Amino acid sequence: MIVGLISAAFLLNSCEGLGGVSPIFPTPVSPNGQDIYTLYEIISIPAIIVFIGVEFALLWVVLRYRRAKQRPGYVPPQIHGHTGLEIVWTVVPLIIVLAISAYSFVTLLKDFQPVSDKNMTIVISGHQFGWDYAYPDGFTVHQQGTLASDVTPFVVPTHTLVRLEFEGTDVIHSWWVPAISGKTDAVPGYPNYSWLKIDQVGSWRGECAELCGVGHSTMQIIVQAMDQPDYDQWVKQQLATATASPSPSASPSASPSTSPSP
Ligand SMILES: [Cu+2]
Repeated sequence: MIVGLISAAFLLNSCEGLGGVSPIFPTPVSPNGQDIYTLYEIISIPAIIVFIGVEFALLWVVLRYRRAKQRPGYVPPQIHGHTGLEIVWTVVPLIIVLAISAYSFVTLLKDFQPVSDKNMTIVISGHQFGWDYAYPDGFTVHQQGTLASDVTPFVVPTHTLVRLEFEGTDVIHSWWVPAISGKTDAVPGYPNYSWLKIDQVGSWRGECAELCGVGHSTMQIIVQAMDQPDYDQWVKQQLATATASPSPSASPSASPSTSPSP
């Protein structure tokens, strides 16, 4: 059964063209995504080995010492209250859990901080329901929530350390692109930080990872990395669109203010 589950996981993962939310991690494309992937492996692989070891030991004891194999009235050796054993099976798991938490803490501190040696900062704002990406050049990409596959991409240049600042305008959302970074909460009134640095051209899929209301499932994310010349061209286009229409927001709430009242 385990083999079936694992092969199903691999199969599902390979179907995901953009490396989206999958049972196992997609190939990381940003160093912090790589750190989280490594953390996941370092914790999971020993945990799987321990799990399989315990299951086999259990099976062995059940088969080897089953009642039918013993003489009538047999009572196994009693170890209840054995001080040495009690200490060992308390201290060893404690050390393992402390090591896991220390290592996780160090990794997460490194990946969720406002990096200072950044090349640019983009403010990502979550709302019910969609994402806004405010660029340093003075324009904002509005991505309304949708269930369709043609999601407005969040475009970044390659080979660039981008500081990401997260905010929420109504409730808590969580920006999550598994190939790039861990889940980062977009909280009203409290900025959170992460970063990305992608060295290859491509697109990667993500989702809002915090149940934020009825439109939660529409809060898809696509991060698209472009080489610098293509990115500069894209920025020019965005700036041209922003100046062509003074109110680039297509939200219906913006229209009543521009139309004269009867
Ligand atoms: Cu959300």
